[in-house]
Amino acid sequence: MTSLLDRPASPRSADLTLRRGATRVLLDNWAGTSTVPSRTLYPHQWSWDSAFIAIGLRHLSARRAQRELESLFAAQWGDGRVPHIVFNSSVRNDAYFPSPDFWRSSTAGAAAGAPTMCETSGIVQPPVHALAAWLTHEADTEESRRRAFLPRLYPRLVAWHDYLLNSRDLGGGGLAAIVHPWEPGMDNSPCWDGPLARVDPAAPDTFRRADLDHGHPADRPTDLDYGRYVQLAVAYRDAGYDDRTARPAFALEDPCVNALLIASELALAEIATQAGEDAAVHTQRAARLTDALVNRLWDDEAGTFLARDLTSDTLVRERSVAGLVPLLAPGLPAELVDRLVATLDGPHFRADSCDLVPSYDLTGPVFDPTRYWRGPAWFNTAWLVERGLRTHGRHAHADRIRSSVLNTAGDTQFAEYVDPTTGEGRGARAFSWTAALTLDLLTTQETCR
Ligand code: 9WN
Repeated sequence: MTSLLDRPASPRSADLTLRRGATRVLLDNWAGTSTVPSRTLYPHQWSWDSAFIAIGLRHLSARRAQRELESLFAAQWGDGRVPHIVFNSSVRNDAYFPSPDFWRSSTAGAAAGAPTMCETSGIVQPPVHALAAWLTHEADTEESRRRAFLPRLYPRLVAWHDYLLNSRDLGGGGLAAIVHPWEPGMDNSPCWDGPLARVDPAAPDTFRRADLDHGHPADRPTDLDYGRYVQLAVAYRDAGYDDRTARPAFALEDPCVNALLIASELALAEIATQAGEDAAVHTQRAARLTDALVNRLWDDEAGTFLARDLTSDTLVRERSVAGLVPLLAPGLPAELVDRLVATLDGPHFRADSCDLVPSYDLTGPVFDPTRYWRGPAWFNTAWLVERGLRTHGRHAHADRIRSSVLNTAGDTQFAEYVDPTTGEGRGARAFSWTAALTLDLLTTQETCR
């Protein structure tokens, strides 16, 4: 078996240093069966983090990348949902909030099929997993076949997508909806401000934030945001996490979540072929999702995709990086690809000092270069936009983002995110997906992505 470590690495010594640094982060953050996003801020397993981490880990050990995904899917619920956090029972209860005793998955989620062997959250995160599984398979097909990685994972991935396409089609238009701001993975994006304003926050003395033990208050979501996150999660939990009866106060269709579902359905078609299953069902689903995405979320005036608020059935008029991620969909009409690339390159997203894409419109009314998803540039979204640009043959543009990731990651000690106006690192350091996706861009030749 040829490990990807044996592949010839780039001869540049700066690349070797970067590769070593990224590898060190992933080894240090490995917790036995999965990788923590950050040793300090996030000491459990997170869903979309694990997918991004597997995409990098496959270059170190395809087997470990497989285990990363397998451990996550071992906590899948009977109704198909993949929880956004799988808790490590050996970590102190107060190390992260909300903790297992808040979500109470094994009891409150029993009717929805929550596992009894471990505790999880009850909400989900974006479906990057089938894409990650396919890339993991491709990294070492021999090891993948030996362990029957794809045939074992395929039914779980199908159940996951079925959950999103059926139980979460709350708008009835063929797209998956989110019911909590943590679900799209962009917690305090200004896109959620309007819909969240309708939610009465939980009283501040009913919970204690653990994130402020490690993160700076100016970088993190506010206490008011947290009050609303808690309120929404409590209401969902108290409804037994039942999507048929929960009637969420917050329900939106997010372009990034649905673009990832399209990319993952296409990956599932590849996986189905390898696993001896029907691939056509997945390509058809990807085509239907692409049509629905364009029909329901494209906004011609904004030149980008916007989130749809299902309570008011209107588009949220805020531009965020989520609206650019649909570049990942190969079936996007050429005219929309041109418009998205122009938006990416224009005043809303083109920062002078850093080609990583800001999470929110640079000219937006509440742009903040340091506060979490309200402006800072993140490495996972840069990776997604880079991949989307290559999907449509925009290699020169993609190269710019790739170089920016490679130049910024090591300089910021693999920061969680960066200030897009200065390129300075913010948030946690030694952040796993930053290291993993750096490793991926460093290792993979452009032509084979
Ligand atoms: C809540 C782990 C996660 C990421 C999210 C990011 C942040 C959690 C938090 O950290 O969210 O899930 O406590 O802020 O927003 O994208 O998956 O890295």
